[in-house]
Amino acid sequence: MDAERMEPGQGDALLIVDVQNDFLPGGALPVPEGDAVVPVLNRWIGRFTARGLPVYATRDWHPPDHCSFREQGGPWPPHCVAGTEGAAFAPGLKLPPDAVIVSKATEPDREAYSGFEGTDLAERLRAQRVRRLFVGGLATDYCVLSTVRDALREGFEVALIEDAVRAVDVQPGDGARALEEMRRLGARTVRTEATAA
Ligand code: VGL
Ligand code: ZN
Repeated sequence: MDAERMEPGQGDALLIVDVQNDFLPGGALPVPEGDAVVPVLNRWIGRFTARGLPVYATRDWHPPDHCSFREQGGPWPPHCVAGTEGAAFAPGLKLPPDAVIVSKATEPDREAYSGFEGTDLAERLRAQRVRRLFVGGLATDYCVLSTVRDALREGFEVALIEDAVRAVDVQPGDGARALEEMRRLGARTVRTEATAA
């Protein structure tokens, strides 16, 4: 196999998906071990900012009557209502001041798991000459999966940071199947341990 450049460099961006209070233990829609991604992502934030490379962060940013909420007939408890504490980024996440924040699923009647859906994320990445995305966050089987699918469809390369994601696992194995699908679609996977600080 070819030696691949898995070190962040020119043309790379870090894309952090939905690391918000409501997805952490104690939140409205807790992802098991969701808090474990925070220190791992902080290391990657450090690596990217040290190299002057861009950091993007998506956030689920729902109106109070969003269609994905049970009261509206959706599958989820109310979560990530725009402007609430639950929708805030995890307090331990060291986002740089110039991180690009992308809000999604902001319309009452439209679900958007992907950070590309109904946002200008692809345009902003292209404007910054980004070609490859290092991706981590929550949750593997929903917003990470959808975001990675769209990233690949939009022509970006993807390096999924395996130890920087966690799954909801509504059905046991959902997270593992999501990882398989992302690999099958062309995403590479990297682990933080294997890379220098
Ligand atoms: C998500 C369920 C509902 C996610 C968002 O960020 O993965 N999951 N809304
Ligand atoms: Zn949501």
